[in-house]
Amino acid sequence: MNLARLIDKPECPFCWRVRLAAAWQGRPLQLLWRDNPAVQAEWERLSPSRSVPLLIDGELVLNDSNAILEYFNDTGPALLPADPLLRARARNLIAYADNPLGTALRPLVFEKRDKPRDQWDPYLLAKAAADFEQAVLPLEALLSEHRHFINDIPNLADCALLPRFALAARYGLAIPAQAPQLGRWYQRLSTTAAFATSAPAGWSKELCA
Ligand SMILES: N[C@@H](CCC(=O)N[C@@H](CS)C(=O)NCC(=O)O)C(=O)O
Repeated sequence: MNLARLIDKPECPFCWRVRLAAAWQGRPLQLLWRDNPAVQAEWERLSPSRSVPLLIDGELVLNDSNAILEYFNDTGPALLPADPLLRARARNLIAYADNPLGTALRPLVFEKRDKPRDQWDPYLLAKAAADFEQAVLPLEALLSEHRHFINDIPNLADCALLPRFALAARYGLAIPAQAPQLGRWYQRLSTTAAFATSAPAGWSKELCA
């Protein structure tokens, strides 16, 4: 059987959640770097939205990270609980990872990634930090009863949230002290083999801490 292929961009949080889900499932994936000229023609042909991740599994082509996560859940070890209410909560958290969390982080990442340090806008950075904190704090209460979001096993909510926090740390935003359970969740999950396997190459624990 041919290996499923993922057209991928290492730092993209949408790609990372897919790599993380695959790692937690033990699902083999062939990763293809989107910027590789040998990959680009196929990506352009199969991705009308010109976005990553893009999964190709036999005749199936999926253009959206959440569709890929659901497909993985349906065809491998479960990454969503059986209870419909808990499944709905997990999906709600996946959306939360994008908005407000991703929305808060995006300007910070672009500012620091694309400009030299002496051109960083302090007001933009301060607003990103405040927006991040506002988005993070409501998550703290959700971890009071469980080791993971939703339940006690790694699930799709963890897959979507963990890369956001790793990117935040990478770009200088730590989990606030008022969210100690969240800090412990991050510490636990960012030291798993699945995290190490799925993190962009060259990311060390120190960079992500
Ligand atoms: N809703 C899409 C969003 C994917 C997305 O925004 N990907 C970004 C990278 S993080 C992208 O492909 N941007 C265009 C590019 O990098 O050329 C999903 O969940 O897969």
